[in-house]
Amino acid sequence: MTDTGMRRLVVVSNRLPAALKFVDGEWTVKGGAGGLVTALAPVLKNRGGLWIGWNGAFGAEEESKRLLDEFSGEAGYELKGVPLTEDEVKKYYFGFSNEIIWPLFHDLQTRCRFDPEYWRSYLEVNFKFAENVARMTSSEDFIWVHDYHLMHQAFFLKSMGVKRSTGFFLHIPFPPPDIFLKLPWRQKLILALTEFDLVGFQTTQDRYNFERCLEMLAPDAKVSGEGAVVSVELRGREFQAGTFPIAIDFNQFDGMARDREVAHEAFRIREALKHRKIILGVDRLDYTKGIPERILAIRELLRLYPDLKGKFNFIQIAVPSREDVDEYKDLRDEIELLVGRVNGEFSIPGWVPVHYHYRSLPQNELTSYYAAADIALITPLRDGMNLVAKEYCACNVNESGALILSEFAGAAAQLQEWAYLVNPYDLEGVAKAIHRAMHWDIEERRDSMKNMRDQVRSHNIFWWVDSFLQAGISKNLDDFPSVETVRFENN
Ligand code: ADQ
Repeated sequence: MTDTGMRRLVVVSNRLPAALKFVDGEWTVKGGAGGLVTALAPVLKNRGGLWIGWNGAFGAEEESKRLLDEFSGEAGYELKGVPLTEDEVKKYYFGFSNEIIWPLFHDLQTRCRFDPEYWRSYLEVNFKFAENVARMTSSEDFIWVHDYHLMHQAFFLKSMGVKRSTGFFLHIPFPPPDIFLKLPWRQKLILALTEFDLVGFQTTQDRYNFERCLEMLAPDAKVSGEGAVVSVELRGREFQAGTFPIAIDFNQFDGMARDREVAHEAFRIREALKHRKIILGVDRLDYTKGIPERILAIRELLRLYPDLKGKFNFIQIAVPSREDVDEYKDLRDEIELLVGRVNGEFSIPGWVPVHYHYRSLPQNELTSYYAAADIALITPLRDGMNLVAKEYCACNVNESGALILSEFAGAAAQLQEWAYLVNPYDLEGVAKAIHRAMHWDIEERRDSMKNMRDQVRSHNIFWWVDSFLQAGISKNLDDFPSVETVRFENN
C-alpha cells in the first residue's frame, strides 16, 4: 500500500472511552474501563487523534459536547459523540451485537437470538455512524474501526461515495465456518468486511477461519501471500487481512508494580492472607470468561487434594458488565451461589477458600493484586486475546509467578511455551494444573515468567499499533504528529 501522507489517526468504536452520567441532578463524564480503552488510550494520547463513538447517554447533546470537550483536554485526544436512541441501543447493541455476534463468535451459538429486527437496527446504526464519520473526518485521515458492532462502516462509507482509508480490527475471535454459517446474514456480513482496506484479527487461527468462511461464501475470493499479512483479491479489488495480537503498555504496568505504594499494598494483601499461596482471577463478569467453571475447578482442587485446606486463597475479582441484561444478572447470581457453596463445603476456622469481589478496581489497586498473586488463573471458555494474562506478567516484577491459561484464549498463541495451558471445561485438568503450579520448582518458574515478560515487553501496545499501521498505510505511530509538533509547526 502506498504512503498517502496521512495526518490524523481516527478511532471509531461503539462506545467512547468516556461515559456521560446523570448524577444528583447534573451531567458528569467518567473515563471508561475495558480492554479497548486500556489498549488504545496510550496510543492516541498527545498525538492529536480523534475518537468517535457513542457517549453512553440518551439526549443531552449540548451537555455531551461540552463535557467531551473538557474530557478531551485531559485525555490528550479529541472525542466526538454519535447520538443513539434507546431503541437503537436496545436492538443494535444489546440485540445484534450482544445477543448474536458476541455469543456466536465465542462458539456459544445456543445463546444466540437471531431476531431480524436486530439485523435491521444494526444496519441503520452502522449507516448513522458512517454518516458521522464522513462528516467528522477528511480524506487525509486513517479511519481505524474497532470491533464487531461496526463491521459495516467501510461498506456504508463507500456506498455514500466517501473516500477514506480504512482499517478494521476484530477484538473477539472469528469463528470457523461450521459456526459462522449459522448466521442468517453471513454473506452480507462477510462481504461488508471485505470493503475495508485492512482487516485485522487477534490470532492466525482467527484469520484462517475468516479466509475459510470467505472462500465458502465468495468462491471467487483469492488469498495470496504468507506471513502475518496476506492479500485478498475479490471482484476486481484487493484488501489485506492480517494477524495483530493486541497488547498492553508494558512499561506502564511494570512501572506501576514497582511503585512503593503499590508494592506496599501488595505486601499488605499477602499479610492479610497470612502469606498463603494466592491464586487470582480477574475478569469482566461475562459468560465467556468461564468464572463458574473456575470456581468449580477450585472445588475439584480441594476434593482431590484435601491437604490444601488452609494453604491457599482463590481471589476472584469481577468487574460489573452489561448489568441491565438478564443473562448477566443470572450469571452473577450463579457465581455468588457457587462461591457460597464452595466456601460452605470447605471453610475451616480462620480460613475461607474463595474471596469474591464484584467491583471495578482502580488500576493501582488491581496492580497490587497482580503483584501479590502467586498464580494467575485465567480460564475463559473462549477469548479474543485476554489482556489480563499480559497485565499479570507485566506486573510480576519479581518474576516468580505462574500463569495458568485457557488454551481457548488468544493469548495462548503467544504464551503457550511458558504458561500452563488448560482446557477450562476439564475441571480435573485445571485442578491438577493448579496443584502442579503450586509445587513448581522456583528456577523453572522464574525462567518461564522471565520469558513471558520478555514476550509481553517486546510485543507491546506500541508494537501492535505500528504493525497495524504499517500494514494499513505503511506508517508508524511516530508518523502521526504529537500535539507538541503541531503547536511548533503552527508557531
Ligand atoms: P474484554 O472482554 O473486556 O476485551 P480483556 O482483554 O480481559 O477483556 O480486558 C479486560 C480489561 O478490563 C483489562 O484491561 C483489565 O485490567 C480490566 N479489568 C478487568 N477486571 C477489572 C476490575 N475488577 N477492575 C478494573 N479493571 C478490570 C475484549 C476481548 C478480549 C481482548 C480485548 C482487547 O473480549 O479478548 O483481549 O477486547 O482486544
